[in-house]
Amino acid sequence: MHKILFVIPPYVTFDRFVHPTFNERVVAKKNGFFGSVLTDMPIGVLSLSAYLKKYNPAQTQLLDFNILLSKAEKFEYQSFSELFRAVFAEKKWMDYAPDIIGISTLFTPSYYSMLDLAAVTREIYPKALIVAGGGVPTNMYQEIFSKSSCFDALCYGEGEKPFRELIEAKDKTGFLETSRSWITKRKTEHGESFQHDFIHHLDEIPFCDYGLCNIEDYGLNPAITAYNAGKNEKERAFHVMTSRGCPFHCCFCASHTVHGRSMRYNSIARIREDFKKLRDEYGAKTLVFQDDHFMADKQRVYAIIDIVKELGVKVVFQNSLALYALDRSMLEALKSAGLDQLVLSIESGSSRVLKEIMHKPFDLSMARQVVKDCRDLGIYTNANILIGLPGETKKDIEDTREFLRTLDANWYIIFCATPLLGSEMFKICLEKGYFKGHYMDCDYKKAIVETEDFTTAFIEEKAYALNLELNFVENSDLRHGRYETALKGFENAIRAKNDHAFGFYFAAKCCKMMDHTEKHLFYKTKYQETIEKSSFWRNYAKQFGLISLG
Ligand code: B12
Ligand code: SF4
Repeated sequence: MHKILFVIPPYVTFDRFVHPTFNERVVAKKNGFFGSVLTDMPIGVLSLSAYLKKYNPAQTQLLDFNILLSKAEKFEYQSFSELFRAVFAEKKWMDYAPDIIGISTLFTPSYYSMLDLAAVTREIYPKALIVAGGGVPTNMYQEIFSKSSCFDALCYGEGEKPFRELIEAKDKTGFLETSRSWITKRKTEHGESFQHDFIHHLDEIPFCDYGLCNIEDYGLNPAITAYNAGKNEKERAFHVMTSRGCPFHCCFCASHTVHGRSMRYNSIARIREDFKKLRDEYGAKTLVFQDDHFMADKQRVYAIIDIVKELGVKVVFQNSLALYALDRSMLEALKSAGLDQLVLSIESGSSRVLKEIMHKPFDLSMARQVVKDCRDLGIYTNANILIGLPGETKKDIEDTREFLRTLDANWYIIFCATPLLGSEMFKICLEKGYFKGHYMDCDYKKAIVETEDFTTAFIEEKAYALNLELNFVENSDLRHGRYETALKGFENAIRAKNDHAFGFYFAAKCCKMMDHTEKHLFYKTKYQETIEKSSFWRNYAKQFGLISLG
């Protein structure tokens, strides 16, 4: 029987974990502040494990380094490689002695850790087969094989069928060299091309192997707790995916390189069965949908809403829902299923950028209507915005600013455009020589695209200034006198950044309006102390004309 160990590398680079930048969320450990690490359940691996076990007697285990980093009370390693070595030397893993190691790498910042993991596991388990899959191997196999000789093969796109065939093959090396969905060093050197091997009806994959996850550990996830879910037993959250694929061509997206552009679904009967099992056997109270295009078939969405209502579980859509499909009746249905927050990928406030550069399937009037309806219905909205795309001008960014100032979303998340390998934007940046710095360094906070129209410094500065203006100075809840909601947003910002002067200033303002005298005084003092200490905040306070607090 095969013993498979799935390994998830940290989603952040070592440098960003130990030295988070000024605009990143941090967590306090006993020996200082570190970058905050997301810990969503890795559905790809849970699906692979379930599928492999359906056809073969295999043992599987999961080692997710994001969980280790997030749980650690202190962190004293000099590199992630040192951490990997220490963890693999633990008795638990030595005793397990896997014969196949499957590294799952979805995010570019995990690239170097993936190479280190292969090197460490190759040394510790010299006979094991070491393979990797996910968006990074699918798109970066040439770089990977040029840097590492520790991988036996990399999976091209979705892995259920290729991995099953691999464990069933008697001559594994021979199989890897002939399968079109496995990438080897030899094939790469010969310029061979690769092919997806999709499962068309998702019901063929059994119920995800959630048993691989220690549920309590995943409940600490900052991505979920930001939605007020998963923090405690009462909110116990599970990640689910009911479809794969997305037919759209957003210029910054790389999802199609793994999942393709045609929609594939689980049946409604199967969705009911899985959700019921999660609720009854695993104690799920919240379901976090990870579908790329959940709104692809509206009738199906209404049927899923009915199931969720029938089961009495809360829903979270972390990935945003297609705006064009969020008409009033859809929003009402979602609200009736207990939805109280939505991520809206508005992406830009310039119609030109949305249409000509991003190829988004909606326009600004739809975005405005959705935000308005959400407000009416009491659904809190987080709007995602990207600036700094190739072809975008300073005037477009100003148009975005003007539009967003008049939009009433509750909160805005402003990202620096990041060219992902496999996306159209990546190709444009490469062809036109727009990369300033290495594309591996991109993570939405640091700008690396520089064009005839703007510098990276301009985009980073603009993104932060927009964040301060839209979320604090022009905060829509504050404008509408919804002080309690506004205060929650400001306090969230303070939790993410404990010297957030704008957070203190505007929290103090809210408290004053609500006659919370003690809290008002507390935040006012914190603001004054921060401003005295920090020239960073003093400059921004001056730029936005923050007058002294009464
Ligand atoms: C859910 C999700 C998240 C979750 C976490 C996912 C997780 N823990 O698994 C959260 C919310 C944390 C997240 C965050 C972000 N995400 Co995200 N996310 C997704 C999303 C929508 C779904 C992932 C998923 O569950 N897929 C479903 C499963 C079934 O597929 P899978 O995981 O890819 O696994 C399959 C194959 O890859 C393969 N496979 C995977 N592992 C292995 C291992 C082996 C051994 C083998 C053989 C095969 C194999 O087989 C699996 C089964 O078919 C994807 C898009 C997508 N559809 O994939 C984007 C995606 C992965 N995210 C993306 C991005 C950009 C981000 C953010 C940077 C966004 C942001 N602006 O903040 C952040 C930051 C992440 C970080 N570094 O900290 C990009 C990644 C691009 C990149 N190169 O970095 C993607 C591809 C979306 C896109 N627009 O292009 N994300
Ligand atoms: S960003 Fe979302 S809507 Fe656009 S192509 Fe990617 S998955 Fe589809």
